[in-house]
Amino acid sequence: MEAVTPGEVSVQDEAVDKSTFKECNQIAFYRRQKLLHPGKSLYRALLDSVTLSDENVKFQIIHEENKVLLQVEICEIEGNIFRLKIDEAAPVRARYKVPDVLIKEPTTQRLSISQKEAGILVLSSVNENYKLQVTANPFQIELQSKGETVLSMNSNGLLYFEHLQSPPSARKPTAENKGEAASDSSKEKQEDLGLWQEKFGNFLDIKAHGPSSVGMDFSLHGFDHVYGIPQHTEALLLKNTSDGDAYRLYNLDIFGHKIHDKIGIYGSVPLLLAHKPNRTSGIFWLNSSETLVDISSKAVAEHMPSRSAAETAKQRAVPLTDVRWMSESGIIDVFLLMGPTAFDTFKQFAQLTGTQALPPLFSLGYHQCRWNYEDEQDVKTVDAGFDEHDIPYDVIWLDIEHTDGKRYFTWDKKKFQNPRKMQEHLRKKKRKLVIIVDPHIKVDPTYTLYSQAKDKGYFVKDRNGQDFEGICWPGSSCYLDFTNPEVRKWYADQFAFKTYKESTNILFVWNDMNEPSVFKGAELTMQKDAVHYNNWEHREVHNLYGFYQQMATAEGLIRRSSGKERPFVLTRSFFAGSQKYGAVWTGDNTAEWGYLKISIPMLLTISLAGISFCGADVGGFIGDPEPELLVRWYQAGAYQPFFRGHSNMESKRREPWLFGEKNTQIIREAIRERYVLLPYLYTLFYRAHTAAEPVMRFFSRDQEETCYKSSSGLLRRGRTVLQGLAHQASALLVDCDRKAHPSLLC
Ligand code: NBV
Repeated sequence: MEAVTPGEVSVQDEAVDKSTFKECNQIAFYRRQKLLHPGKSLYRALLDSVTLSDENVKFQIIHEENKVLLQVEICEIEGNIFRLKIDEAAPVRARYKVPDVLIKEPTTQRLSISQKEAGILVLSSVNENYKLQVTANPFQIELQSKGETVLSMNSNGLLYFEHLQSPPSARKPTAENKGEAASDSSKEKQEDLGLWQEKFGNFLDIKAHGPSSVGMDFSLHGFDHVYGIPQHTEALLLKNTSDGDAYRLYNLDIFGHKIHDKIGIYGSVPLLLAHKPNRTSGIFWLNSSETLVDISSKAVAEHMPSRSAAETAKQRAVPLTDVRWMSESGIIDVFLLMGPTAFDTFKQFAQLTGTQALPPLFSLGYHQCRWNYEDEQDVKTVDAGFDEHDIPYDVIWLDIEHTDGKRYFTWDKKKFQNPRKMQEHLRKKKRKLVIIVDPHIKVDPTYTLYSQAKDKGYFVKDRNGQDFEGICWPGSSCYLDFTNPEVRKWYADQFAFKTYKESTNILFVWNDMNEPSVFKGAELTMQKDAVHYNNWEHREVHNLYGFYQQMATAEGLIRRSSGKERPFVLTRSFFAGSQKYGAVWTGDNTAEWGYLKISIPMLLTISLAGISFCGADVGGFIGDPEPELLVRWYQAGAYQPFFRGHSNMESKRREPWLFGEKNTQIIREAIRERYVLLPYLYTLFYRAHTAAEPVMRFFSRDQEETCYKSSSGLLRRGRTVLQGLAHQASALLVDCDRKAHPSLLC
């Protein structure tokens, strides 16, 4: 199949066709988990099985009905972090445990047992500040800090663990499974629950290993503000979910996505932060399969002990937030970040998943992108336009049309006859070039990248063991299996100057479509029953695909400079830990006021989930912004960590000087202000890199004061500007409110 032109694909339709993507209640594991209602858990801890070592405390829990044993492991990690793992005690097959996201095996500290009697086990942290109280029946864990209960687990009885089974056809009838078979004998019911297969439209997902879903509830005591779990087009403060409207973490390419929607787009970080006066805590649910998160905040009555016998106990209402995590597969592996401050939780998350890579200075400047800058002449003209209009900029970008028929790592020989010369032209002005490299590879035996990868067996396989083929920009395409370390190494080598023809050291990389996006695929992504390295199904690793591509790309750029230069790689899809490899952007937004407004909470959410280097397409990718919107977007973008103007192929050209002298002047000022602030911004990135402090954040007055008192001239300048920004931002939001459709307001 020949290369696809934008008009040919349904993803180009202006409005999202809702039926392309699942609603929560069309997700089988969600429906199965929702059959379990809050109440007494059927799990009981077998406290006789407790063992204690330097690393952890282990014991088993049993499900009272199916009698399956689960192994629980609790450990304390240096720096106020606790880890809880739950896996099957004797699985018929190993379950997926997310590799490569933690920067190292965390350093544990020995917990001690301070009580073990009458169905209660109490564990104390090394410094005795924290206690974990395990109740045997029903199984629950409460985490206390100096007597204050901070969070409890399974207190609503929603611990859910589908143990792996052999397929029904392979099972010998036993008394137990005869009953099971009878209870779900009707084909209809089986299909409804999607245990061994699941249909969505014309797509059939065959579950070779059967149902494997896991889930658990957490109650956050005294908290009614929770944040995080990007990426959704939602407000900063997470909302209560109603049935069928959970926050979804499933990386998807949704062109023309709506705002205020809990469906997952592009990237996922399963980190939720809870904040109350004097305490911030985090829950990091390390699972890369499709995940849904239900949230419900309420006020509960708290008994206050009476001081005298005459005085009766009083009650006061305190907030409580219940968070229910549900994943399609894997194990329960959860980190409890105990803060106690917000900055402590950022550090704790970074201790596990790494800090923001320090960006090369140029990448903090302004980037000019468009789908597409057509040819070398176009690049030169746009580049010259910045000089003519006296607007600073550092990087020009080339989208997919620069390649020979969407064969990445190649050049369209007609439009780009001398790419090296073009780069030399940019280099003279100390400017850089970023080119796009998508993960799909055109099926074409004459394309070296394809034939090599095919010969080496480097593509993801379908359920029948053939290379998985999907349609993407080049037409029929195969998808590199970045979960395989050997593939990542080979891919990294493709960026070597001698291999990537006409590339120079001013060329950097943009990874797009890496959810992965598969036109005509189920939900426009890869079938969950596709098979990766080590025989893991795609369902296990889905949310990691983009993470791994960016990792390999960054490695390639580091290696091509023999480890001397910092890479710059922008990715659309991401996971926890992507901060180590570069920058992310929020994907295909629309040129409307509501999208400018939502970009701020979206970027703040990504930032507090550890990824500081983030931005949104300035101007809005889809459509044509009115000049005032474009100007305002530049003014906002100039203060956001990643600052790139970008537009769709069908949008009118919108280089900063095309909207009249007055608007050019305001945009020039905004971009210049960015450059004035570069040293400050670079310092903030240094803090993000070394101390895990998010670059984009809300400043409380106290923090601002401390910063001011202890600041150098540079920081003082930054503070003044930040104050200016606060005024500007509120003016801007008023503008967004005025312009946006009322129903789009946060
Ligand atoms: O490569 C073309 C575009 C790109 O410009 C945009 O930034 C990405 O988000 N890409 C998506 C694929 C096509 C979108 C319709």
